[in-house]
Amino acid sequence: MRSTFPKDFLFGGAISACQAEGAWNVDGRSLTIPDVVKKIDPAKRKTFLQATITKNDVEEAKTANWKDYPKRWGIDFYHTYKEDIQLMKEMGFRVFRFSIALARVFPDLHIEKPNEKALAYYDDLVDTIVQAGMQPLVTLSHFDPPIAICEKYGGWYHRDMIDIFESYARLLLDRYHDKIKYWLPFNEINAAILAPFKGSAVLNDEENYEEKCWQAAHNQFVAAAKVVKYAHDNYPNCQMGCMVAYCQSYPYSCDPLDVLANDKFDQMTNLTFLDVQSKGKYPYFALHYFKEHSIYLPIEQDSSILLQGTVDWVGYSYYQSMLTADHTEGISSGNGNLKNGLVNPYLKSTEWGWQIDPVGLRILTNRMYDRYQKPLFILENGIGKVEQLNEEKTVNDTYRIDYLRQHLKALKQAIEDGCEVIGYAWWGPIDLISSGTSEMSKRYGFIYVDQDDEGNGTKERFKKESFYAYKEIIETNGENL
Ligand code: P53
Repeated sequence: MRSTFPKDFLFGGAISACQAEGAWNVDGRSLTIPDVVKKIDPAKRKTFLQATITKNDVEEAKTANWKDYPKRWGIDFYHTYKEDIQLMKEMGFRVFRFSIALARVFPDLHIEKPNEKALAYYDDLVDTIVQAGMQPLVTLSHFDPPIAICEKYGGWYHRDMIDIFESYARLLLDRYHDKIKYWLPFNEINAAILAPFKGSAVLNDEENYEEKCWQAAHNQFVAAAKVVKYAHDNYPNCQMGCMVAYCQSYPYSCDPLDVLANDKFDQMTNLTFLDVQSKGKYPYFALHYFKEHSIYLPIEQDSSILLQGTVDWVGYSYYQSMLTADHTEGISSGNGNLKNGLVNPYLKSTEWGWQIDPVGLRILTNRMYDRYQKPLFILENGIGKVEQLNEEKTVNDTYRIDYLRQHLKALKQAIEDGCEVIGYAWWGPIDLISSGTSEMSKRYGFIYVDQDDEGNGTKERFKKESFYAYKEIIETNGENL
């Protein structure tokens, strides 16, 4: 018998509050880290993935022109969500991943006083998703820490953040447990090391930077474990997950030294984060790394909560793969390719230098299932492109249709290999602001948003060719890829 996607496989898409909502100063929301990140110069697309953010940048942004900060305006999803979700419904989405903004719910981090206007907004958003027949999958923290975290606590390395986050998550679990089944405490939790200002609010000019980054990661592990435990104790229907930005990497060559360097890269960039959250303890190699680098973490003290708060499913984003070498001198650099900018001659890359590798998704999915033996969720996958509407008011985005089909084929093969996969969420089913570059012109959508990098345009939504392709894929449950 031909195996296939499970009947109830969750095809859908994912967005985040800070890249879509806009309305940065509406209904009592406070300023966040992404609100102080400017758009990069397009000439630097391939050489520059992450901005660095310092205390100075934060100060400057407070009085600068808000129009210079694209994530403040997003795609105005705060006001257009009803129409936008209708479009997702039209494509037949079975899951819609979105995030709730702490800066709306507890603008000043005063946990006694939730912001009722924000809760009313999310009440209606959740109802709209449910009424459209989709499973909501909620991320509680998606790269949008309030600036108040930096100003009051320095960043997530302060232990008080654990209690604040736990109160926030409990409030939302109490309110939405019967409507939302899939919960993710932190988006790409390994950003705590890859781009610490993003998820854990550690600014680049902090002293003892590396140690603080790991302390912040540790506090997020503890906070997530507490939230998972609370949900398991009170709302057993809720399925709790974890997630990394999977930096899928191959050895640059068959030189055993390259293989070793690649293993070590994988351990400290990806595996440590998933191990702690799904096995409930730090792997031996992480403990060794901390010792070698004189990084102190209260691991003993927190060991029982980590063990009690292990997740039900394991998630990851997957966009590309990269190469790791033991020594990089004389090797040509592909840039944009996260940490290891080495060119893989077998792969093509996007305008941002991300190397496209569908087979890598099959390899990775097998490795993840073997290691964790838990259901897997592809939480993000997609391709960013510069695009314009043509005369027919659409975009003939065959490259996106190809990317989608090839990755779904690879995923289907992984399922045929025997992996258990719950769902697949396309990143940015509607064009939104890029996380890494703050450009509007890095478009991922099946839906085009008429808005440029400066925020000019009608904001009208148009269906691209890929809209119909994905609709057909979902309708046929991925039979014809
Ligand atoms: P953009 C880096 C590498 C892989 C995934 O990214 C990443 C990042 C951080 O930029 O983040 C996820 O918009 C993230 C989304 C983001 C998406 O990838 O830089 O969870 O918020 O938009 C794509 O092209």
